[in-house]
Amino acid sequence: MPDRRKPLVIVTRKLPDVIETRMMELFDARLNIEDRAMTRDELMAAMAEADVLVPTVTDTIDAGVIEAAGPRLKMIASFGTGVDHIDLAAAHARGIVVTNTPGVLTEDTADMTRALILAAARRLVEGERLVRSGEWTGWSPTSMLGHRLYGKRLGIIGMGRIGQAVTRRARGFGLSIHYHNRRRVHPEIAQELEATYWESLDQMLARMDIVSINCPRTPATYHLLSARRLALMKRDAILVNTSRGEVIDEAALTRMLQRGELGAAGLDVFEHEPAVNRKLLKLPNVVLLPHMGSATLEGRIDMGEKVIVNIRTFIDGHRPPDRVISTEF
Ligand code: 8YV
Repeated sequence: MPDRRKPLVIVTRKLPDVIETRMMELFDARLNIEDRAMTRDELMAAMAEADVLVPTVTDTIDAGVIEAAGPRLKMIASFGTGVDHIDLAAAHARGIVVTNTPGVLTEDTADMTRALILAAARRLVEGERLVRSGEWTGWSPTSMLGHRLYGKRLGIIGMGRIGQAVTRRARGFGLSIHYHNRRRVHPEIAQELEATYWESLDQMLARMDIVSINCPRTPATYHLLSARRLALMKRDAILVNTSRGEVIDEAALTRMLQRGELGAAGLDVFEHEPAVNRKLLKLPNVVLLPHMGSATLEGRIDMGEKVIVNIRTFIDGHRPPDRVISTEF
């Protein structure tokens, strides 16, 4: 990058004020104050012009969009941890450095996972809707029965930072923790987590009362919970997803919930976001949230600060701390 001018940094969505202000001070920043998601053409135009693009999960940066990158574009500093919306191979082939914002939304996402586990098991949203509807006729010994969490088994798919943060919280619920991961966690972490490792996802699924998805979306995890695997789960099991919708075959999950072949689900993410399977909307045994797992003001500011650090480090000629080489599970 030429060193005498500030780099043109194009930000695709509205970020917290404090982050935008700092970006304006540091860079030739082009902000999106209206927060209207960019069209594919607009993204391509931004790629053609910018030195650095700051996209979010709502921008699909596929090979075609990367093809539109101009000679100045050297970096995609994504605002978010997941990078499944970016074709990493195409970016790397063009010599474009990709960074993300890991670590700073771990605790918030784990909190939301815990909230969904509790909400789905104890029917929190159904109960709230009943009170608001004005149709609540009073307490009865058999009304609104959910399921006890204490003493149940939680199976975590993906024991990275977020999986581990979920584990620490879930122990407070009195859950025993099991996990499936591409490989076992480091022995020291395993000792602290007191979690049982399952090499076979199929075998783990069949034995869990609650399953939480905390792995990234990669080619290997697309429909990891396929119709076949969902059918292995206990009939009254609860499935929670705060990762990416594509990890579950949403149509198969919906069918099973409709037929009572699965107990309940807590979903913060969907396969075709923001579209949600219309049949899911009608089911009482699902808690549905609008991809808000990491939606705290503190988290968004931390993410923005990470983006800034990554850009500045790169501009200064160093390797940015959150460079993404590849994703794996
Ligand atoms: C972010 C997320 O809010 O970081 C991620 O991977 O899924 C979200 O929680 C979003 O990605 C921002 O781009």
